[in-house]
Amino acid sequence: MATERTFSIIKPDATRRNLTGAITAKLEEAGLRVVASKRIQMSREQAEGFYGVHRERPFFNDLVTFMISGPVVVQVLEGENAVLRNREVMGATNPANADAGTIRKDFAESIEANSVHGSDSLENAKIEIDFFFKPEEIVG
Ligand code: RTP
Ligand code: MG
Repeated sequence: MATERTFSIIKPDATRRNLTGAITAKLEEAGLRVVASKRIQMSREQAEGFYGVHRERPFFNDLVTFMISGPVVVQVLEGENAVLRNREVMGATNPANADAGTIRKDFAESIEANSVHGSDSLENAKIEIDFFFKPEEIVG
């Protein structure tokens, strides 16, 4: 197994409900280490750029509006198989389908307001980390 880095966002529904610590604890319990973290307010342009792959999806505009509706916490997570491990602890996109004990099962409000984002591949993790962090902001 390889040590990987993945990218995570604690979404506005979660920061609004003061769940940053509870979610970070679940990530840490899953064996992931927070090696970079910052709380930011995304601009519309930034959110549209980040979610550019979803531009043609019917939920794109709603998603962007949601993601700029409040602060988010962007994080770089490091650990063995970090990309897959993070996807496992996040749970299914729709919390109604998420397994017990996952972040989305415990905290998400809906398929859109689903508390966390996590990179879906190592390749996208690198792109997403570079989108939000300078190398010197990441301390492993
Ligand atoms: P994420 O990218 O946030 O980690 O989530 P994901 O891979 O599980 O889901 P994805 O298909 O990439 O969708 C990105 C985000 O868009 C919102 N969404 N809304 N209204 C809808 O049907 C719908 N479907 C997806 C969610 O916030 C999802 O996380
Ligand atoms: Mg995704």
